[in-house]
Formats: sequence, structure tokens, C-alpha cells
Amino acid sequence: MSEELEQLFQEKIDQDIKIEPKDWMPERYRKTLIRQMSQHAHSEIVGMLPEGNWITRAPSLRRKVALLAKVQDEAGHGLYLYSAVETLGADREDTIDDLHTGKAKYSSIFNYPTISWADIGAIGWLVDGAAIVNQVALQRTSYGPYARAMIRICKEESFHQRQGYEITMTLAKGSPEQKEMAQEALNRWWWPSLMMFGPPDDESPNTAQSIRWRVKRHTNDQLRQEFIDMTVPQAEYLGLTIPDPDLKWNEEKGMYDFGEIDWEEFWHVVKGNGPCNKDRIKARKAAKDNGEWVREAANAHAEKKRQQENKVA
Ligand code: FAQ
Repeated sequence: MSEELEQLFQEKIDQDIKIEPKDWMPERYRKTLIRQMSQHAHSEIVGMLPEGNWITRAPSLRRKVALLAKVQDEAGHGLYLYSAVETLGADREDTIDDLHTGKAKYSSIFNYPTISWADIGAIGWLVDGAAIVNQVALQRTSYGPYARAMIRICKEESFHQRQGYEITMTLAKGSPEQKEMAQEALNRWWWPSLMMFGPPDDESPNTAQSIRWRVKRHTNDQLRQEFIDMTVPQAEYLGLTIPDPDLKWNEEKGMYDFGEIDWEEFWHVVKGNGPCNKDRIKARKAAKDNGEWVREAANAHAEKKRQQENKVA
């Protein structure tokens, strides 16, 4: 029976028919989605912290308004995604607890510090740029609520990428000191941005099955290559240098060859030992503790309403 159901399920996937919350799905598919989508949600929420650090120090009102809007968008993305995770039967509180206890991962990129204003440009340009490459593919993921959330999210991410590129462009075309700031930020963010796509395909335990289920439409290495090919000309336009001496256009393949990624650094960060991991989790836990009174008040209000309704009934 279950084999038959699984076969029908795979046939639907192969025909690109979306899987919806009430449809039958293999338990492993549900678990994979909960894992990936909740990690994605956590990344959006933790991702607010590095940029939030610069809201009070944005160099002009215009920059501040755009940055505020962007950080608020990330909160919204997290909320869409937590809601989408709930459609799989996961409890939101448990999901968030998993982040706080270190059981659930979030994107490695958000464990690096934002030490200059140019980092805000680099995050928008590179980090949102990488996120878009990954998420445009996820608009066609097989699970309906995830695919639909991605469509909305991608629209906002493209504004984020442009605001980051524009900040970097202003610096790159500014004074020699400003150009130096932009270059220095690129030097620090380039390699961690490439790591966002995950381990190489031959070391990625989840990719093969996720591709069969069309949860992932492209592999980690394919998306990483797409990002590099898209971003190198953007850096050239800015007059900035990608910090990779092995980066070279490969005429035969029609793509860039690039240098070795430091996977040891990646796993070090993923395992909780990056420059900011501890601060990020501390900030998220504090946000939850500080919001306790709001949840209590909201629950008390809901309870009172329920009691009143019961009385009337
Ligand atoms: N960081 O077998 P795979 C954003 C883990 S964008 C940490 O290849 P999979 C927007 C992986 O979970 C960033 N851990 O795994 C924004 C797995 O561990 P597990 C978020 C990583 O799932 C911009 C293990 O390594 N985007 O937030 C990373 O098939 C600016 C083995 O890896 C998404 O989450 C990593 N970089 O492929 C916000 C996109 N990479 O779970 C604010 C959705 C891998 O088995 C400001 N997710 N790991 O214990 C995906 O597309 C996939 O989950 C991948 C990983 C591609 C990230």
C-alpha cells in the first residue's frame, strides 16, 4: 500500500504537480521539508541581526529608510516560512526552540560581523544576490506552500540586491578611501557568500534525494557556479577585484573557473564556532524572553474572549 502511494507521489512530482499540505506524502519528504524550510526561516530571522547593527548608523535618511524596510522584509520572509512549516504539522514553538538549542541550523553567512558601512552594501549585493539565485530555483520546488512563499520573497529580494549594489557602487565610484572600503568588504564577504550554497555536491548528503523529489531543482555546485558567473561582471563594472587569484573565464565550458573554497572554515562556522554564532543565538533568545509579556497578554486576551463567547453560548 505504502509502496503504491509512494509511486503515485513520485509520479505527481515527475509531472510537476505541486504537493499540497493535505496530500499524502512520504514521512521522509515531510521531514526534509521541515528541516530545509525551518532552517530557511531561521536564516531570515537571524539574518536581520548583522544588518540591524547598522540601522542607527546609516549615513543618510534615505539609506536608513531603505535598510529599515529591508530588515523588516526579512522578518516577513521568516514569518511566511514559519507559517509554511506549520502546514507540515510542525509546531512553531518547537521549531524556534530547535534554533535556540542549536539543534537546527541557519545559514553560515550570518555568523560574520558587519564592521563597516560597506558591509551593508556587500550583504545586499552578494548575500541577497546568492539568496536570489537559490530562491528563484525554489519558486519551482515541489511543495506548494514553499513555492508560493518563494515567489513573494524573490520579489523583495531583488530590491534588496539592488539597494546593496547601489551602496557598493556609490562607494566604488567615490573617494579612494570609499573605494577601499568597498573592496575590503568584498574581500571579506566573497568566500562566505560562495559557502551559502552548501557543501560540494559529492559531499552533500541531502542533494540527490531532494533533487529526485524536486525539493531542490538544482544542485549546490550548479547554483554556486550560476552565482559566480552572474557576479564577476558586476564586480568588473564596479572596478572591484574578486579576491580569488584562480578566477578565470573558461572559454570551452562557457563559465568561470574558481579557486578552492575553504570547507574547513565552512564546517567550523556551521558547527557553531564562527565569529558571531554565540552572539546571534544570544540575541534571538533575548528577543524571545523580552517578548514574553506580549505573548502572555495576547493569550490572556484570547482566553478572555473564549470565556465570553462560552457564556453567550
Ligand atoms: N549554512 O546536504 P546539504 C537568506 C547544512 S538566504 C549552514 O547540501 P541541503 C536571505 C545543511 O543544512 C539564506 N548550514 O543540505 C537573507 C545540511 O545539514 P542538516 C538561507 C548549511 O539542505 C539575505 C548539511 O549542511 N537560504 O536568508 C549550509 O540539501 C540577507 C549538508 O548540506 C536557504 O536556507 C549553510 N550555508 O542544501 C536574509 C535556502 N549549507 O540539515 C537576510 C533554502 C548546507 O542535514 C539578509 N535552503 N548546510 O543537518 C537550501 O536551498 C538548502 O537547504 C541548502 C543546503 C542549499 C542551503
